Amino acid sequence: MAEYTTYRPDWQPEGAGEEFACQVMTGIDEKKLAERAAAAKAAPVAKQYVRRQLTVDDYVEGVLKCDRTVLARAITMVESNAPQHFALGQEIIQKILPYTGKATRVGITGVPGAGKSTFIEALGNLLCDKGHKLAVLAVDPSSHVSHGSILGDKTRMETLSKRPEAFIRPSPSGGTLGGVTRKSRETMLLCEAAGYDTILVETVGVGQSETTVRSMVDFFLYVVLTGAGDDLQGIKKGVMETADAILVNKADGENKFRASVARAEYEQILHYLRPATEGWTTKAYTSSSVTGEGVWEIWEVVETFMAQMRRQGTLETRRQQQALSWVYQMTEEQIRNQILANPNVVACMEKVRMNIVNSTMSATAAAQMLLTAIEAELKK
Ligand SMILES: Nc1nc2c(ncn2[C@@H]2O[C@H](COP(=O)(O)OP(=O)(O)OP(=O)(O)O)[C@@H](O)[C@H]2O)c(=O)[nH]1
Ligand SMILES: [Mg+2]
Repeated sequence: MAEYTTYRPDWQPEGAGEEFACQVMTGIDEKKLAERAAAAKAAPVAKQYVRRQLTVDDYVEGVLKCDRTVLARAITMVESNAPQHFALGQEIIQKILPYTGKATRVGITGVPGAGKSTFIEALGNLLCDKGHKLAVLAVDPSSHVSHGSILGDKTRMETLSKRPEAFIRPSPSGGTLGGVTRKSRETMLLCEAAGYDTILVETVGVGQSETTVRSMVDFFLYVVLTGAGDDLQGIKKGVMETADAILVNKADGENKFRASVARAEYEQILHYLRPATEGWTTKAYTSSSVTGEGVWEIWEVVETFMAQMRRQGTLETRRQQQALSWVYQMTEEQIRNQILANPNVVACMEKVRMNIVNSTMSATAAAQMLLTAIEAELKK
């Protein structure tokens, strides 16, 4: 115990009480200090868990062996926006490319709350029971706006997420639509190389995300809810024309009858629409993830579709077209970004804006002015 000397300062006011006192602490005991230092030196150093940096070959080997930790890290690498990660991620993709393309790629879309995740949980468990290896990915370019969905999916796919045969990966967060597309596509390739034979991609049916997912899958399932005839009109014709099957979900309890009515109505509409895949007739089905009724039947439709596509050679053609248009899309985005970052083009855009706002130039002349400025920059 330290010993203190107490004294009263000489500047204390007249009549001050006990509170006006100072304490002088004893100095540091040199001997004790030396003892403590020696004890610290002798103590075992706590083991340091430093994550080992993996080489490209480590990643490739780990992914091909389906080491889930390495797979998850490889995905993180392709999802990273850091330039050094990007380069490494691309090297990994290049090396695993020969091992990709063997899976059945299915996209699942529908309005929020349509029951996509619950359907995936029901179907996914059946697929795992039958010996499939399943990867579930989510694509949601707006996830930085609506934070909750990832958490929701994790709880909704509770049993599936615990199964060793299933790998669930939430949507890459934020970024441009082009960025999200690249990340999702490359994640899909990594999962295929890891031996997952079925890839289910969930996307919320709003905005452009369904176009994105349609362009990376073989089969596209559109999940809808029951409703009166009026509700059907709210569904965009364009979206229906991208679907290979329409699933009227939640066909259970009181909803069962309405679901079968809705299914018939969808069938009628489909009659007048162009099918999404040449040689394939898009049909409507009902199912319930609660009772399990109709869930496996949907998978049988997917299998029939895949067999037919393979027979006709359309699967190969579709995948080639998808890969090519992806290349063009990425190139276009890069060109656009580079042009829009050029200071001279930016200055010209401002001039154009002023001319348009002040009605001193026609739209055609303004566009021409902008093109001339871009051409001049490209020639430099
Ligand atoms: N009765 C019934 N309810 C269902 C069925 N499928 C899903 N639900 C319920 O519908 C709600 C939404 O289901 P989700 O699977 O989360 O829907 P989602 O389409 O994935 O939704 P988001 O990911 O938010 O777009 C949940 O409360 C589910 O329990 C079904 O087949 N029958
Ligand atoms: Mg969901």
